[in-house]
Amino acid sequence: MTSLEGRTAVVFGVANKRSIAWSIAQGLHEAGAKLAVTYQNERLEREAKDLILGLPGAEAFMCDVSNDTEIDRLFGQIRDRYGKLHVLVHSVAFAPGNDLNGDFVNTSREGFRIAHDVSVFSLIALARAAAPLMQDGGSIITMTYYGAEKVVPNYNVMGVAKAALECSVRYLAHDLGKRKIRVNAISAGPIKTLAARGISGFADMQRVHAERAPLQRNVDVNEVGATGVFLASDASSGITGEVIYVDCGYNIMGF
Ligand code: NAD
Ligand code: 0WE
Repeated sequence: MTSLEGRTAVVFGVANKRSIAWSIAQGLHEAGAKLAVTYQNERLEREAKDLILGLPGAEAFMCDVSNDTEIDRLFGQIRDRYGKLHVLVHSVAFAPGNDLNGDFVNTSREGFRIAHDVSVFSLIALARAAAPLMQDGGSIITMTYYGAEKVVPNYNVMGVAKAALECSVRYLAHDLGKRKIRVNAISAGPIKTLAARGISGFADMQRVHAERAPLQRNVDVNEVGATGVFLASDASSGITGEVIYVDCGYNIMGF
């Protein structure tokens, strides 16, 4: 594995040990990166801090990405503590529960706004704040899902938000390319995380996914972590603006 020795990374979206962000954070740590890991709020603080501080050298910071003041404060802390930044991982999404159920046609104005603010605008805001610290160039990585492209019942407004996220990856890649900053998304198959808990029919989705995917199984969260390390490292130096599928091949099937 290409080394990330001497690189600094900030990871957004650790809620617990099942979080995709946590798997990526562990991979970056094992590859030698210096880590700043953020969690959303006080409610998640204890669980997140216990995990984060268990990684030697990693530091924990609170940051709600829907709040500009908190984003400014976080990047001030990163600048003071590390100076330069090389990698940013955005593994954050939220839509109100009502809008992830029933008919998409009933999406609320507020649900649409929140889903896009937390799950899409936050990537733009974090990229803008991180870019001045990425003086040696850098890699920005976000998480997406197939529901951005094809209809997945109940994914609803999150599908529309992921489509906007994938398109934002391309526009950000264009802007930031001249500063040697790459921007990519990982499209993961369904994984049982906190964000998947309570989604009705999730177990059925995983079963069908394993039946239809060429590899005939579900994806393991550590396979997503390893792809995050690849996209963070110089092994992916020619890749930007892309969506990389880590879904056991599910997306290639027509029938
Ligand atoms: P998760 O619940 O562990 O992670 C979601 C994170 O978003 C949590 O840490 C939560 O605290 C954070 N978050 C929500 N609102 C926030 C805010 N305002 N400020 C800061 N943080 C906020 O679940 P996960 O499955 O690891 O999700 C991570 C990413 O992966 C999401 O973008 C999700 O859409 C994407 N994804 C998940 C799956 C899956 O099946 N689990 C598949 C493809 C993509
Ligand atoms: O991106 C996601 C889920 C993101 C998510 C999850 C929640 C649950 C709790 C965003 N907001 C919320 N809001 C809550 O109140 N995934 C890719 C996982 C997922 O979620 C689905 C899926 C899949 C897959 C929802 C419906 C259908 C399929």
